[in-house]
Amino acid sequence: MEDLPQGVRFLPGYLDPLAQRALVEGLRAIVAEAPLYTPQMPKSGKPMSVRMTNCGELGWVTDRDGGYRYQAFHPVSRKPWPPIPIQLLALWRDLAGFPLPPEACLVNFYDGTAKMGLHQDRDEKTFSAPVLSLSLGDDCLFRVGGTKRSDPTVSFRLQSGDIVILGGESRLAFHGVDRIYSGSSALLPKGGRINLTLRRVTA
Ligand code: MD3
Ligand code: FE
Repeated sequence: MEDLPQGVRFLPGYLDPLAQRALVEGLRAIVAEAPLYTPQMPKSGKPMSVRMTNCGELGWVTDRDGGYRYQAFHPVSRKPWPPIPIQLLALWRDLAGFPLPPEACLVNFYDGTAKMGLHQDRDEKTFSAPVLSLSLGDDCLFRVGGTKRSDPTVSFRLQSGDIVILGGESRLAFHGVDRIYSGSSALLPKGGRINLTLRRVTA
């Protein structure tokens, strides 16, 4: 952890198992209201391996024709996203060091074969707020580098209950998920990994 990029805060085991279970219960209600869908890469329309949904005023979506963007409604049902659970708002208030609440909470679901390629999060209109990420379920191998794709990267394992806060220099760092360790957690009865990212979208 000594060699994490500037601005990355890693809080391993921040949420105890009881708090993790409460969040999973909240997520069941969110997914019932706003089902996971399979996002498409811009232009190619190639499906991503991660399934997604959102809660909050705005949600991050992507499809062939519209590309990466934030919008206020589910791309399939066209209904507004459900609200962000109060526990997540409290985490942001306690940890983000930013005076305004998050507008978006992206919910990523990884099965045992899903990955996320190295990318930057730059679809927001402001980068002054950090991104707060929370992992639930199976462990993953996470990779983070610098602000250039060619910068060296460091890899570490993220476990259920871990929080990562990407602020300052690291807000525009390249990052990705290289693999999921199936069966490493019993939190989700059918296995898999959930990552929640809380974000500010507007300035
Ligand atoms: C580093 N999700 O949704 S979260 C994403 O585990 C995303 O699902 C990954 O990358 C996941 O965009 C990683 C940790 C994370 C989130 C945002 C970052 C790391 C970041 C922004 C800048 C640098
Ligand atoms: Fe990202």
